[in-house]
Amino acid sequence: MAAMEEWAFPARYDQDYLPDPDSPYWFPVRETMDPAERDAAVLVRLREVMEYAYANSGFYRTKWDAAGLEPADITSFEAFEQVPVVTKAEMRESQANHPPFGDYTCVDRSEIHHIHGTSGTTGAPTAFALGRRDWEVIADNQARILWGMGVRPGDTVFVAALFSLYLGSWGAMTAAERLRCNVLPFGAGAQGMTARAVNWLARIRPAAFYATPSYALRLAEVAEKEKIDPREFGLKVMFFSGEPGASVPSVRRAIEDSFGATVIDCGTMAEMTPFMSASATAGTPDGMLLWQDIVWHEVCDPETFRTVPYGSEGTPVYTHLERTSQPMIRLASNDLTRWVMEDNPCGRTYPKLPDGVYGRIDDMIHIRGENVYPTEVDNYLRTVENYGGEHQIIVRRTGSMDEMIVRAECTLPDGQRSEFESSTGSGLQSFLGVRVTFESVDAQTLERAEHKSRRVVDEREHTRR
Ligand code: 8LE
Repeated sequence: MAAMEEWAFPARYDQDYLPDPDSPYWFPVRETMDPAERDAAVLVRLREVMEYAYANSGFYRTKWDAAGLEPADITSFEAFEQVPVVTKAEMRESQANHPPFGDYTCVDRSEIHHIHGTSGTTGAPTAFALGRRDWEVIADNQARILWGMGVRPGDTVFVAALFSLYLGSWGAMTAAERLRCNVLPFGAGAQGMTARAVNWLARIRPAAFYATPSYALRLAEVAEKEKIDPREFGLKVMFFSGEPGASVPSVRRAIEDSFGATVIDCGTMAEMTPFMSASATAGTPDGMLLWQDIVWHEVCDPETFRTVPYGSEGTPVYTHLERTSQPMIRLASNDLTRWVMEDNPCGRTYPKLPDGVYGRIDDMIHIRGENVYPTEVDNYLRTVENYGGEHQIIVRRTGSMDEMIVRAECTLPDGQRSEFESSTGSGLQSFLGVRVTFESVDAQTLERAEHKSRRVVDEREHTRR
């Protein structure tokens, strides 16, 4: 077997490297090698990363000492699965006790290149400190993944996501720069910006586009109002992260139909940047492949944090293989997915999430013993004629019963909606398998997301939020 390309820790990539223009792969060996051989190399790497973290971070030293393990013990994946997971709460606590970046940060402040953070409006934000060298490695890794999506040097990449604390937009931008693309860092979120984005897209005609799926749909609505067909933008590839959508069948179809472009799902978590390590490719456009030589992805039982067999559902747990500033070692995502190992049409030998990441454990709605994912409501409503494109899910407690109310926009005038209401209500109910109270409201009356959609309003007292 040929050697894995530029496989070293700490990673340092040749910044002048570009693949053979005819190759679908950036690193043919790493991407198409026998997965068992790749896993063997990853296991050695996991030990190296743990040795590095043990030597440089009080957080990991304390955590692993308490668990009675040390990096040298990691001689098998079974042993690695005993490493306790890191939770977001622990990271917040570490940052409170060791401000501002926490004691899982392994580099000196002078080596930090960018500071990003969570943008949540409740609770203390977490700061992400990204080292200078990590930033370069991130750019290289994500350029490699963009190459896999079919983006090429010279292509224009339009970034239509928030440029502030949110890492998604910056990660897409640096990747495109490393790939020698031209980048239009348009951003999102300011007043009137969506209409301007429509005009810029029509004028520049970029090859690639990055945003959240919700925002792409919003953009399509605004384009329609501006009397511009989004197909005229001439987009080739649209890649999305930040929330479920690009792998929700009817949402995906709506984006493909509006823009006439290939839709690619990607993304893990900001902490895990290079977050595109879970990503579809041009040759395997559905679901997400797990690029196991960039980040080690496990799909685990949410109670035991042991991996579940291929074919099963679980929660992703992520480990950095190349980061040195804030390496995450078994970060628990709290998301839900299913993984499989099969032959991928693109020839990459990575495992796959065929349905993407379809929800967060915390966002799952429990109604009388049944679990409902908010994305299922989205998936259903987008197939309904005269649906106005936005909805809300209200979960309420009436007496001792939980009740779910779905309020959806309808394009028909008030007074002509009784058939829409009864058929959509009963259709939704049988699709979800739980009782639903269905209401309609006028089109364009519910708020559109400029970033990630928040459609669930949980009014029950005992809920976590
Ligand atoms: C389903 C990955 C990034 C930078 O786009 C992002 O949104 O990071 P952030 O803000 O740390 O949020 C991470 C969470 O967003 C994940 O835990 C997951 O719940 C959701 N998410 C991100 N990408 C996807 C996703 N959910 N599909 C995705 N492609």
